[in-house]
Amino acid sequence: MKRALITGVTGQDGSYLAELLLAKGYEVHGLARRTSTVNTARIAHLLADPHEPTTRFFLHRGDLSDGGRLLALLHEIRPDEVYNLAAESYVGASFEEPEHAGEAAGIGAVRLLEAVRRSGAGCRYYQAGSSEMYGAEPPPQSECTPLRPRSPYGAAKAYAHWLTTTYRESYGLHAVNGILFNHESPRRGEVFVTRKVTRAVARIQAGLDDFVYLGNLDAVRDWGYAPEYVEGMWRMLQADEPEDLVLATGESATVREFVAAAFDHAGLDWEKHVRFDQRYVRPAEVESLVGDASRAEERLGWKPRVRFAELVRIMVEADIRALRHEGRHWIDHPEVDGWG
Ligand code: NAP
Ligand code: F7E
Repeated sequence: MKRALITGVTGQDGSYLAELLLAKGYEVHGLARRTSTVNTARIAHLLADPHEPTTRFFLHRGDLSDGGRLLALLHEIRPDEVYNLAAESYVGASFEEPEHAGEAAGIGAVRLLEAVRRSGAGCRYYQAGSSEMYGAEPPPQSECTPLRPRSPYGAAKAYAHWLTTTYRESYGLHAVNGILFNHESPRRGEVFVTRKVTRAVARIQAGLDDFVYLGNLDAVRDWGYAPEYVEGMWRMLQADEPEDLVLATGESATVREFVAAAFDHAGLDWEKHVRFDQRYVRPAEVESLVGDASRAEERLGWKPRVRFAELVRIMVEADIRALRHEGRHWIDHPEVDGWG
């Protein structure tokens, strides 16, 4: 039985990756921060009694700010694969808390790489890189595009990207950077624009709100479906040779187009319900991110199936259902949220 360690297991991607690896027969260990309120909602359906001999999912308290803890966990778990998904992933917040962004997404990755190296576990390492690292470079962006980040978050991810490459080339670690374009789902955090909009659509349709306040509607993004992207992460670590790869749909849309499609799906006119708020405009904007994932298709046979219109449908319908069913923040059963 293979063993995997996932940092950021309580996040959107961590929860889908844990499900995927458990379904593939792995023993899965997740690193979760201690918080004063429960932060395990996305993985609640996976949690089981750790005393049960058949349990294959284990949570470990920890934070990427504590290198000693990471090393101890590497020794204890001896994983075959490590997926580093932990980060403060909201780009907007990284302008307000740049040190914190660099601490988790940048230095945190180095602490984990160092723990992997020092433990001698000989495991494979996946680094959650981001299209945000391309910043000002025009699309389409691929593995050959230079990194020109335009946010503290993007800069921190670029640092982690180069450190991952450095550890691969210096110490022979089987370490890869996945350069993932935006991927969304009903489990997406509520501050990200897609989820903010689909939640607003559900609430406006239910008569609970009248408006949603947004920033720059002209930004172009390449939005994919998160469960397909975690499959891509796993495939990257199964390849014989470690290679950095882009995962993207190649399909582009503006924020305005996402908004219009989401409201339209619920039979609403977006122009009556969307208002501008300067607070959501960033000091520097990444205007256009559209990925070229042809190398991932060639090397891994990875190809996204859920396209823009389908993603909008999945997310709007999930938020409408979540509001109807006990006011839950998201519906985590695969058959309900459209996956599987
Ligand atoms: P997410 O939902 O925001 O999850 C982030 C996870 O990191 C959460 O589990 C969070 O814990 C944890 N975390 C944050 N700081 C930490 C720290 N110092 N120590 C330990 N854990 C910490 O993000 P996601 O969408 O799943 O994305 C997963 C990874 O891929 C992130 O690194 C993100 O930057 C990157 N990425 C995401 C996208 C995308 O479109 N989703 C695209 C490219 C790259 P709490 O639950 O306690 O907050
Ligand atoms: O913004 C614009 C905003 O916050 C998308 C993260 O997963 O993907 C994500 O980063 C666009 C930007 O995602 C609002 O200015 C307008 O142009 O949903 P977002 P992001 O910044 O692209 C990358 C790949 C990551 O790695 C990150 O971790 O939408 N926008 N009005 C708004 N954005 C937000 N959040 N809220 C608004 O009201």
